[in-house]
Amino acid sequence: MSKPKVLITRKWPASVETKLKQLYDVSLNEDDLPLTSEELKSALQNYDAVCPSVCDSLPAEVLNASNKRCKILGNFGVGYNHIDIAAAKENGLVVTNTPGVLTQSTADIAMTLLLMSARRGAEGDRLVRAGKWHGWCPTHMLSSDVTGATLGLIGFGRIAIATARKAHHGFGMKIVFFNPSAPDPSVIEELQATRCDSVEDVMRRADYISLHCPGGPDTRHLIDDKMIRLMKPNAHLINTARGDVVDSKALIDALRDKRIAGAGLDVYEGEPNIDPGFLTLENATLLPHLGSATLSTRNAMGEKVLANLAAFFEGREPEDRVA
Ligand code: 8YV
Repeated sequence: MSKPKVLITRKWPASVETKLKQLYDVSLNEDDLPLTSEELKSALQNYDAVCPSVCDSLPAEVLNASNKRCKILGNFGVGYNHIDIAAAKENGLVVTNTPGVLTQSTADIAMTLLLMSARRGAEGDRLVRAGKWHGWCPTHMLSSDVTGATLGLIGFGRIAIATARKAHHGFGMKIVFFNPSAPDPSVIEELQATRCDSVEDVMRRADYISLHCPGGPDTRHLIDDKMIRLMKPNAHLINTARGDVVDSKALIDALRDKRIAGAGLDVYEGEPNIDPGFLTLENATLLPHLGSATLSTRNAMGEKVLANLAAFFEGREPEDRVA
């Protein structure tokens, strides 16, 4: 029997690509250039499996391509808001993701941003490199404490809980959160966490707000001007979730007017074409979507995709099926 034809849309870690070559008739993306919509449509017509990433937009218009050969989208990543799930289902496509394996690395990046924003890390680094540091003085670059402050989480899934654990056990932070459904009571007890009734409540109470909800139409601009105006003047906003959860213009205005102390961002609306308004703000810490970017995590994400593809092609239910 011939091997299934598999397309990997971007360059993956070498060890995973080696396994893919052994198992499948695989097309890799050596140049690592993102595919166009036309190339994605043609991929759906010519491959049994397509394995996209966050940068591959798969709206209904692409998924409705005629004469499709593709039966499964093995997404390399936990978030799948770049895929129109309803259209995937209508087209009989199975969709899988990679939950669990990037929890700790993404929570680490949330804490990195929180600490950098709180302690003005990126600003200090820029100052030193620019030769503008003229020596220690008692009132230079004063910032905010992290230890003992209140961390507010919007969403309380795997990554939020991992972030809360690092913050609470490592930095003695108090935890408040909003989540539509009730989490495991043992987690609440472990973290002595307070469940708030609304996002607004978290925005008012927290010194650091970290976003952990999924992206997509339901959460688009959840954090808008009105929400940002509820934040304390010394508060910081951290986003490792999805860029479009935050109204960039409203956040830029708040940072420029110093209505909040800072923001730490790993994801952006329309990334990588980020709003240039962010670039001149000293109180914005900007990372290039590094949440899951450790070698071991990216290997583990690839292994998850491999396991999901193997299950599918062997006629079993893939463990991480989302459609
Ligand atoms: C991934 C992420 O690197 O998994 C996710 O949802 O946001 C990232 O950390 C990216 O999605 C890869 O597709």
